[in-house]
Amino acid sequence: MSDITDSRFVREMREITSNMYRQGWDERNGGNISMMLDREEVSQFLDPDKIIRTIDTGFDAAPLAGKYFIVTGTGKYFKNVDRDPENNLGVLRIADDGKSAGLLWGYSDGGRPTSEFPAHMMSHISRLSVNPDNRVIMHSHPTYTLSMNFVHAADEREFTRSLWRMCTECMVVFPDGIGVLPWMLCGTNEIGEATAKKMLEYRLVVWWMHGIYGCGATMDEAFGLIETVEKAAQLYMLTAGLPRVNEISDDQLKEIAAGFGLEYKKGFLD
Ligand code: 2HA
Ligand code: ZN
Repeated sequence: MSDITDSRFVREMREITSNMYRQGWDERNGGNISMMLDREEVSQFLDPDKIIRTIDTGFDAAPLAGKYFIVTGTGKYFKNVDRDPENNLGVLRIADDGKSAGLLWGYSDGGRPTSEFPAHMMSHISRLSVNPDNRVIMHSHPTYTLSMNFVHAADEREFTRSLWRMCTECMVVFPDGIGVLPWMLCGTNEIGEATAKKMLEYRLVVWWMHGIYGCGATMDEAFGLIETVEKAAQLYMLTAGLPRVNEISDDQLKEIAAGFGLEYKKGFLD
């Protein structure tokens, strides 16, 4: 069997966590990522039925029974994933009753999946119901997006519009807008349920004064969504407090939508 540290999925986790750390978005143990894997791909590197340890989920993950995920570990630092993937990552299979997950590889010091495992798994359930190709859920603490949370109304329509107006590309990348959750205690099933509910409608969800969730079929897609929000938030913050003499107008945003044939979030421009 081939070495799992060379697999496509471990390599992608190593690369993206290093990149996100270098952006300054994932200080200490901040941020977490989960990616759904195919049994066939896992089988090239592991016996897909050999469970080395069972971990309680603490919620009902039955809609994901039998599905495989690679997930960052709780308390682990993104900056260390590349150097020691086997300690900082885990490959899990959700048990048939959804109450536990079998560990197939990783968390080698006895660790567990991210404290945001409920938000991740519940969000996978939501996104798969909207887009069967979804594979990735990504959480991060991007600096300017968070900065904006302290000076901008916590309103999904207004927050989305402010970001759309900062870069022409924003409307193209996230015409479906950004969901906003008010500040809530993290690491709980409650915030997981609230996030998953938003994820039925949005591919991006901001946890106000905490961070952001993005999703997609690939790591690039999830990262690209968050990266584009963060770029717009950076432009917003760099120009906040200065006189605004130019702005992309609602009519120009509608022109972008028409030009690219985009279905933008109903009611956000009208
Ligand atoms: O894993 O980011 O939301 C650390 C966090 C919690
Ligand atoms: Zn967080």
